[in-house]
Parts: sequence; structure tokens; C-alpha cells
Amino acid sequence: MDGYIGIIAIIIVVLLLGVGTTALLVRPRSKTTLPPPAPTPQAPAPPVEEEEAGAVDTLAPPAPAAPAEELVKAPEVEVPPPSAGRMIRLRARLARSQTTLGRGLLELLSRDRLDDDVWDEIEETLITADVGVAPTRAMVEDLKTKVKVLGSRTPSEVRALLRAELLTQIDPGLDRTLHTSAPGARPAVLLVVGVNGTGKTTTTGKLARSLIGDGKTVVLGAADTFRAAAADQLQTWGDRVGAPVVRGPEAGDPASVAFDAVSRGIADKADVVIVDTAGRLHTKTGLMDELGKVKRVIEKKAQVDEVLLVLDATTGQNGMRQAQVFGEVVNITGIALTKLDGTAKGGIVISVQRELGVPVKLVGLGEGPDDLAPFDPEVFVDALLGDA
Ligand SMILES: Nc1nc2c(ncn2[C@@H]2O[C@H](COP(=O)(O)OP(=O)(O)OP(=O)(O)O)[C@@H](O)[C@H]2O)c(=O)[nH]1
Ligand SMILES: [Mg+2]
Repeated sequence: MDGYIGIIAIIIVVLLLGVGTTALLVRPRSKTTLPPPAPTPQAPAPPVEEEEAGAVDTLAPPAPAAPAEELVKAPEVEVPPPSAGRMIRLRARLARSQTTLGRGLLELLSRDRLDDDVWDEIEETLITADVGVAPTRAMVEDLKTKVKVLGSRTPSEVRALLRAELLTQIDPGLDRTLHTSAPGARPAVLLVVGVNGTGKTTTTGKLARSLIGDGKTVVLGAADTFRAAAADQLQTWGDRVGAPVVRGPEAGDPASVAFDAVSRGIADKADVVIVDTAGRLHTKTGLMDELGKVKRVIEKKAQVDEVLLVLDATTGQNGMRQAQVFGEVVNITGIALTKLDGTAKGGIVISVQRELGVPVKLVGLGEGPDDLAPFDPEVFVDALLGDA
């Protein structure tokens, strides 16, 4: 009997222990699983995306649901500043990188005696700043004649002389209008091209911002289908300002993405469609042919109003050959010169326009979202020469 009671006592103890342990194990879990999930406020989707989701079959599938915390923090669509006066605002940045050239030239031209050695130095300074051989010769010849006429020179005369000469070379008379208004009801179509890493995607994003800041509606086309990351990069720019981004499958046909982007722009009655393309070496014939096809396919839908060649100002004369080949394939109508904040070789503005016969229309002056400005020759030259 005692043994019997003993066994029952042991069973009770074991049962009690079991219940206790289960309670201990369950409690912490129940803490995390029991409360109903907090309501997750939906991130405001860009308005146009919302309306048209799924309308174009190449649109990216909706992004996987982000964790609740991220959704709460999803940024509002930004209202970017307008483009007016950008270059003045960024003038200091330009001055920082370019005054060595301007000051050097001013110092040399102010010398009492301008002998051959000094002229050689002037020539060297211009060549080093990527002005290019032919424009440098033209400038030096011109300056020699004008200095002779002046005789003795005051610093302000030298400055005025150099300012006029640089402006002549940059040619303020060139039409630098970015064609962002198409005739009729269709959107203006811009194609952005260039070699790898020059700043195409960044420039596309910055330009979309600035156009939106100017009150236009923009559709972006991610025709760089080589890497998924490229479309994501553009998507980030688009999302910030509420511009829909038309994308295609990775390794898909870039021409078809470009076509779809333009179709979307037309359907949405957008003001501008900007198509970003993959970086490609001008020496790779296959890739250059592909670019030609992108343009031709777009043209089945709408005229391409602007082909922007994005050139990295730090690559100097290398950029020139690239520019020529791109020009042959897609007929460039404007140059976006990037990274001018990081080089003293501002002379490339002169050489590239001269070589290509195409104006610099935009300049990139930093990595910030609003560090892109319509190119203004006078502001550029004044930044180059420093304050009077
Ligand atoms: N300092 C400076 N950096 C710039 C400027 N424009 C672009 N960049 C930087 O250049 C790098 C390359 O820019 P992307 O826009 O990715 O270049 P991409 O031409 O699209 O490159 P791929 O698509 O790989 O050919 C990035 O780190 C940009 O922030 C500029 O005006 N100034
Ligand atoms: Mg890119």
C-alpha cells in the first residue's frame, strides 16, 4: 500500500513539474505570438504608380512587403526644387575645382614680359586642362594679338580679355535648350547614353527631379537590363519623387523596355520620358548596335527629342573618342558633363563641344540629388577666373 501511495505521489510530482515546465516554456513564446500584429500603415505609393499598377506588363512586380517598421518610415514623395539658378548655387563647387586653371592663366597673362616661354606655359596650362590642341592654339593666337593691342595691361584688363576669350571658345550663342517639351500631346523623349560609370543613372535621376521641380510629369525607363541593381538604382530615384519607373526582366531586351516606357508615358500623358541605358564601351560593336536598336525601336512609337551623352569630366581626352562613336550611332544632341566638381580639367567643355559640334547642356557638380545644373557659360567662366 505504501509503495502504491509512493508511486501516486511520484506521478503527482512529475505531473506538477510537467505543468510548471510547460508554463515556463510557453510563457515567453506567448508574449511574442499572442498580441495581434500591430496595424501596419501602408506606405503612400507614388500616385501614378497606384493608378497604373499592372497597366504595362513590363512593370516590375510589386516589391516584396517590407517589414512593418520600414513601412512606417517610408519616405514621403519629395518636392524637389526647380532648376532655375542651379549653377549659381553650385558656383562655389565649380570655383573650388576650376580656379587653379583660371588663376594660373591670369597670373601668366599679367606678367610684364610675355616672351615665348610664357606663351608656352599658357599653352601647356590650357592643354593640361583638356582644352584640346586645336582650341588651345586658336586661343593662344588670339590672346597674343589682343595683348599686343593692349600694350601694358592692368589686372582687370587681363581678366576681361581672358574672360572674353574663354567665352568665345565656349560659345554662349549655342542653343543649350534641353528638349523637354514635345510638339503636340505626346511626351518629350530623352535617351541617356554613355560608357560605364559616367553617371548616366544618377543624371537621369537628378534630371527627373529637376523636371518635376519645374512642374513636369516624368516617366523613367530602366533600359539597363544587364544588372537588376541598375533598375533598382533608378527605381530609388523615381520613388523619391513619385516618377513611375518602367522596368523589364533582367537580361531582357533593353529596346523593348524603352518602347514600353515611351508607351507608358504616352498612356499617362506624361510630359517627359527619360530612358536610362546600360553603360557600354564604344569599342564593343555589338553593344553599340544594340544602342542603335534601342533608339530605332523607340522611334516606332515617338520621336527621340534629345539624346544626352553623359561624359565624365575626369576622363579627359578619352571621352572625346567615346563621344565621336556614340555620335555616329545615335546622333547625340546634348552633352551632360558629370563630375566637374572633382577635376580641374574644365577645359573639356571647350574641346568636347568643338569635336562633336554638340553643346554641353547639363553639368554634374556633385553626388547630391540636386547637384545637376543647366550649363551656363558665363557662370562657368566666372567661376573659373574667380572673383574680379
Ligand atoms: N562627384 C560627382 N559624382 C558623380 C556625379 N555624377 C555621378 N556621380 C557618381 O558617379 C558614380 C557612377 O554613377 P552612375 O549614375 O551609377 O553611373 P552610370 O553611368 O549609370 O553607370 P553604369 O550604369 O554602370 O554604366 C556614382 O557614385 C555617382 O554618385 C557628379 O556630377 N559628381
Ligand atoms: Mg547606370
